[in-house]
Amino acid sequence: MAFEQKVNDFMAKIIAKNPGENEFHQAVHEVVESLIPYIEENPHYSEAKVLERIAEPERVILFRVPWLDDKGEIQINKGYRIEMNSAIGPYKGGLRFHPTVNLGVLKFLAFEQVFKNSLTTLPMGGGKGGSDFDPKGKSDNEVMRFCQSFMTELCKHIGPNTDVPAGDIGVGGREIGFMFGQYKRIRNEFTGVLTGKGREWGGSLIRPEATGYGATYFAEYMLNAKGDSLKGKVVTISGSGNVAQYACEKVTELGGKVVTLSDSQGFIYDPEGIDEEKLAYVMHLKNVKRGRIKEYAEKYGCEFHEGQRPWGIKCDVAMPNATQNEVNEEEAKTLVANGCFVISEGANMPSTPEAIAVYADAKILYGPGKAANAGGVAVSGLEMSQNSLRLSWTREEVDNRLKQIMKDIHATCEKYGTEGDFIDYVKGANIGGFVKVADAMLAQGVV
Ligand code: NDP
Ligand code: 2IT
Repeated sequence: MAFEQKVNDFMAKIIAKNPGENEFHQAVHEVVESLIPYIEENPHYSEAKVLERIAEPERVILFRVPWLDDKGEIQINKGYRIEMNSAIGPYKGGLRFHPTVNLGVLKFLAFEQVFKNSLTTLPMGGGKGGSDFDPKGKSDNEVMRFCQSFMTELCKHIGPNTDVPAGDIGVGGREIGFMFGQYKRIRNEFTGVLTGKGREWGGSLIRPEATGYGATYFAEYMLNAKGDSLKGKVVTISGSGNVAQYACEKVTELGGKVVTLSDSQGFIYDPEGIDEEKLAYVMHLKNVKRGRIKEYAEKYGCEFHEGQRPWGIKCDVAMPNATQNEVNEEEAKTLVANGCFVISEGANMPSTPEAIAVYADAKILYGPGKAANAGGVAVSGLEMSQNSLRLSWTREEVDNRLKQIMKDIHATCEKYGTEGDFIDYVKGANIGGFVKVADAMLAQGVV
């Protein structure tokens, strides 16, 4: 049977079993395209139906989250936790609070997480969860009541050796604090059940920075492999949340110039570069004031492009750091035509399949999310280690470990993805992430 036919047959079953879950289909498709040829060469995986098992969550938890808003009115949201795979460690992955959250979105994120966590070299299984709750425009008290109600149910299913959630879109330090407080209150246990905690109560230094720093280190290592570096490069970044902010900080530190940031309303273009002082303004605007990126353009007198994404701006390096499917085929073509030759994905699955095909045709350096953004969960893993040891490491120690992990992920991609003088990072990350999980599943029997 031809390769294409095998992929299509596999996907037809996935689509029939998981109807309407488009993002999940997309994520599985990308992985099976890399894995089917590999599995053919290693038939013990196909005989044991490892791929079929990996695409089915071990457990899906769905629950009601009722809470009272500031007017005393009852609101109802959906809560989810997808426990995808525990072959190599407790389920691990973020929680997303965003109105677009649904089962298909969380299953795609949980599926990606399994491979990503395996790539980090740390013992973490894969999971993801969240809610269709929209924190935008809510008071701190409303966010707290929501988080408490969410954790009242979630706490029955998680634990430091079972499932360890963290942040993602709409879930940062504030939300982790409210959820940790509620878990501790109900279970009467002070334990590392969540990562991304505050420094004074079990958090790790560098965890807030880790995803953005890690995606920047990954870009640097891809460039280093070509005898180049980020120094002097013009970089476009989308998003202005946790990942975008710390990517901006690290790119600037390594000598690159970041010229864009965005949010769901549009992007700012600052050709002078977003330096340390301007980034401090963005951090205050986004993390404290919870305002819109448009205000940056008003403050610094630069362009704001309403309702648009930054991929039309000429750059050497692009870092999509906002959300899934935020770079389409047309935008990928524009990036390449304008000379962009490095893509490092801080976000999960930000490029559409058509955009990825454009990068592949152009043979540019393309670091897919499951490799490039693994620094966040890697430092979450380090936070778990520190919690178990009841110790905390210095900033330098954690940052050095993060750099080493990103370097190791690059080496894994190189090992499994090298084709002549080209590294196919998609293939390398998919196979590299798969092998460890698959071998563990084989060793553990029919589970
Ligand atoms: P934040 O909530 O801190 O920031 C998200 C940013 O993306 C905001 O600027 C937001 O704009 C923008 N955004 C979100 N959804 C959309 C949308 N549908 N359309 C346009 N813009 C959007 O989240 P993070 O920075 O933590 O996450 C960003 C990405 O990185 C996500 O894909 C996440 O899964 C991924 N990631 C995060 C990790 C982490 O440790 N936090 C680890 C690995 C990956 P607005 O405010 O207008 O909504
Ligand atoms: O997508 C991701 O890797 C995250 N949101 C971070 C997960 C984690 O457990 O730190």
